[in-house]
Amino acid sequence: MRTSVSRSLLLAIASLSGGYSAHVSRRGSSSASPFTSYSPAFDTILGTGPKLSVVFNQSERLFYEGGIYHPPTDSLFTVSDRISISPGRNDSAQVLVRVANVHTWPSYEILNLTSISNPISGVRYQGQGANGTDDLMAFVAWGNSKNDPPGGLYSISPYPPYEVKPLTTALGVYHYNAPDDVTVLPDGTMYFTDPTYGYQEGLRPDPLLPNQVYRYDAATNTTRVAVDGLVRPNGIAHSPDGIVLYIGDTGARTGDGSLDYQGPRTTYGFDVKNVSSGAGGSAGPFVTNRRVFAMPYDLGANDGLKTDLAGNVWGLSATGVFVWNASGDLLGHISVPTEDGGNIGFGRPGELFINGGNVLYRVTMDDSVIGTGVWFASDAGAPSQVSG
Ligand SMILES: *[C@@H]1O[C@H](CO)[C@@H](O)[C@H](O)[C@H]1NC(C)=O
Ligand SMILES: *[C@@H]1O[C@H](CO)[C@@H](O)[C@H](O)[C@H]1NC(C)=O
Ligand SMILES: *[C@@H]1O[C@H](CO)[C@@H](O)[C@H](O)[C@H]1NC(C)=O
Ligand SMILES: *[C@@H]1O[C@H](CO)[C@@H](O)[C@H](O)[C@H]1NC(C)=O
Ligand SMILES: *[C@@H]1O[C@H](CO)[C@@H](O)[C@H](O)[C@H]1NC(C)=O
Ligand SMILES: *[C@@H]1O[C@H](CO)[C@@H](O)[C@H](O)[C@H]1NC(C)=O
Ligand SMILES: *[C@H]1O[C@@H](CO)[C@H](O)[C@@H](O)[C@@H]1NC(C)=O
Repeated sequence: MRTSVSRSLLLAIASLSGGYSAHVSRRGSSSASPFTSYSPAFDTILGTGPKLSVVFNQSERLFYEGGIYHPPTDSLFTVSDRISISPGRNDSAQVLVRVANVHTWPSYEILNLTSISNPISGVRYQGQGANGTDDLMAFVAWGNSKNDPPGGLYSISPYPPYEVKPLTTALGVYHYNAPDDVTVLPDGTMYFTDPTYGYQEGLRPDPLLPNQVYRYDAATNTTRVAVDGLVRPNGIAHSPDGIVLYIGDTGARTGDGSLDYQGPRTTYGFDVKNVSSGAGGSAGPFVTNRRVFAMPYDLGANDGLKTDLAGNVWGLSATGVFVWNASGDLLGHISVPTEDGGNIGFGRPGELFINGGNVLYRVTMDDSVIGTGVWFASDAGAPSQVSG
């Protein structure tokens, strides 16, 4: 999501975040610590020397969305806020930024890909790539006002020249609103959210579809509506086994810069499962059993969502990252100024990247924390917890 937020909202968020001191604060003393623990489980996650550090702090907002770590090349793909993409052109766009040599001598380059417009978020997946590799990223893109190139779901190669291929760019004859986030289940099916923020920010044509969540199945090249009834479906993630889908509804962010206190800021859990076909067999999978999973204790909502291999759910909100276990208990909070959201991504074991706009943050914690979907079993150095 990318929405302008009023100054008063930011101030409200800032004053609210001061309230955490009332809760159990890690190691009691230092109020400057960005880590707040609500459970011994979070102390285990943090390990003995958790650290929040700055990878980059630039004058442009280059680290706004995305956050896809690519272990084989030690690179991280982020997405900028709207920036001027070339001196001669009077337009601005969200562009892909590749951070190279993440763990040695980080540098970044702006990837000026012209066959995708306003990319916003993605994840790694295994699928058929350009040159025989099965190492790809699924990326959602808002598209632009002329829908050329269109909004939708794309695959992007993590290797130069970063070949871009559309997977689905319309539901039948209807263009998508402004696809915002995607997750790829273990069976290869891709679920993506499609709120109307891009239209409200003047980047997209009139919306022709409800605020929905879609499933794209590469095996059959088909797309269907998977979830409706949400106000602004935004962040999306799944449990490591692919049985639970998490969707953050940021409906309280109306899209015009205001906050509707009565609007949803909730992350919902769903089951992804087969039902009876009515003919003695089973049909599906369908996304069923919507339930309240959690709501951040701030004025934000889960714009960015990820899970780890232990099933914990990590959600970026207005004041930083909230961590819940799979039962919806809040385990901890990492305080980072994110203004109005963005996204997060796990890296190497015990590592999480947080997009803070101008600043790219890195959290280092216990090595047992491993992000879902970050590693393939075939990657050199893949953690033993990642099975084929
Ligand atoms: C980033 O740089 C700006 C300008 O120098 C500074 O004000 C700000 O505190 C820095 N942020 C972080 C997180 O280091
Ligand atoms: C980006 O691509 C456009 C269109 O091909 C080109 O005009 C522009 O110079 C490129 N910008 C950069 C920074 O490479
Ligand atoms: C450049 O874009 C801005 C914002 O959309 C617009 O107000 C302005 O008129 C444009 N300038 C030119 C020379 O096209
Ligand atoms: C093809 O894939 C390999 C990795 O398997 C990569 O090193 C290479 O750059 C890729 N080439 C192209 C053109 O995508
Ligand atoms: C997938 O379906 C879309 C829309 O129906 C079509 O435009 C596209 O060519 C198909 N792709 C493949 C690889 O068959
Ligand atoms: C779910 O149903 C589909 C048929 O729609 C079937 O192919 C698949 O094997 C079923 N999966 C399970 C786990 O029963
Ligand atoms: C969250 O998970 C459930 C189920 O495993 C446990 O029973 C809870 O104790 C746990 N909550 C916390 C705060 O750790």
